[in-house]
Amino acid sequence: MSESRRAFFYDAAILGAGLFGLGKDLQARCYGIRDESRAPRTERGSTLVAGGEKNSAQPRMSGLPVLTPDVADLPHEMDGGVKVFHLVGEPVKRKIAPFKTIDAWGYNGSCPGPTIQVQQGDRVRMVFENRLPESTSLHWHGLEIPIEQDGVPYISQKPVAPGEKYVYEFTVHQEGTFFYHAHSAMQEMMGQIGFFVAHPAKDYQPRVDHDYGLILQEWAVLPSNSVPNTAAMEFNWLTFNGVSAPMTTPLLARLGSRVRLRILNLGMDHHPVHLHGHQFVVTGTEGGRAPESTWFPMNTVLIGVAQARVVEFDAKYPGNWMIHCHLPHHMMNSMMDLLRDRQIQTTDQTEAKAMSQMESLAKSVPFQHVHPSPIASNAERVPGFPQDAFMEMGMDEVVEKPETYGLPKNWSAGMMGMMTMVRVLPDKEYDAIMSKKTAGPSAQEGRHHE
Ligand SMILES: [Cu+2]
Repeated sequence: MSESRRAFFYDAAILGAGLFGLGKDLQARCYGIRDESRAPRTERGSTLVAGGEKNSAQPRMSGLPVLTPDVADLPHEMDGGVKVFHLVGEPVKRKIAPFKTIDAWGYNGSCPGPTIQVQQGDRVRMVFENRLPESTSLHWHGLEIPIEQDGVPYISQKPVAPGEKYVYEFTVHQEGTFFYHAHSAMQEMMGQIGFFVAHPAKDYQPRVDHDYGLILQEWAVLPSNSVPNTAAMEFNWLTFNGVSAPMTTPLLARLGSRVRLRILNLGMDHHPVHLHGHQFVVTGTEGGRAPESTWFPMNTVLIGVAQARVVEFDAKYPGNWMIHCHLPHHMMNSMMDLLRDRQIQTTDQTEAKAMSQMESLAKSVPFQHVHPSPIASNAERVPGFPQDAFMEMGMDEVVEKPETYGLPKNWSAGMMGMMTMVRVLPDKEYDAIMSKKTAGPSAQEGRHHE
């Protein structure tokens, strides 16, 4: 590599208008995550919902509430014995990476939509309002409810026209990890999905200390576009709960605790999700709890389209353990849309082309980032170079939040695409992060913290 090219990459690394912190909205969502690890049966406190509104205390539920990092819970109110939720389908601007915001569709200002949590046996009413520019409906995936509540346009109901409301009401007799989504293929690929978790009347055994939910999505964004191309078959942005690594919020686990992960996929691909350093068992599917006799150890679980897999493991080994889709192209974002007209020419065949290509990418990333790993002095003479060189973009400060506290320098350079980490932390480190979270914006807003 020539000096000029080195200098260019250095310049690219420091290019930009300076460092930006996380958006206020995202911070609120991140800080909205509660620490229930030591308080498995607490009353639920006020919950930040998308848009920063607050919700008053929610009734007691058995088991832990699920935490869906980067996605807020949907609050409800009681009408007699009925839990009433208000869900609004609408366009949503979603920052999926620090330098990439897409025009998705979602619910209540969030994509994926806010997480709904109910108790097995609950009577629930879903007041749905359509603020999309076209008709839609809401399907309750996996729930055994009357056909009139099934949410399929023309088959079980009239489509909900723009500006209209539609009320769904049913009793949840099941327990498990379900979801809601528009029953229209393109709308699904625009992001119209959210968790619907039914907590069991009788606690699952063994009890867990942490319960996390992740929704897997993929997006095809063409050059100079912010609207996902829902007709595409190739995807360039891969997200957990609406954000790509390193913007995903690490999942915290106290050393020695038991962890549950609920992983849900609604996209065009199946995702083999792999956890480092631990073995887990599949304890449930999109159909509910699986009997213990079916559990066997594994560390990669295939989450097919429209499936949920619930896994549990003992967090025995301290460290920052990756959890990610293992499809190689899902362990990165191609970012080809940021290359604009140069996206066809993805080869660093000549220095001039490479410079120009990298320049267009670097200019579209408005903050400092670093390419930390060294390359060989004769790298350019080796057929195939570069592969992963220059792909790593360290941006620790940009994605900083309490959950990233104490990670090694340049950790963010190793995080791309459909990826997050389970941080198994000894008491001291775990408690340090929790106190940072308590001191965050949510505390300033007077948020109750368990
Ligand atoms: Cu994948």
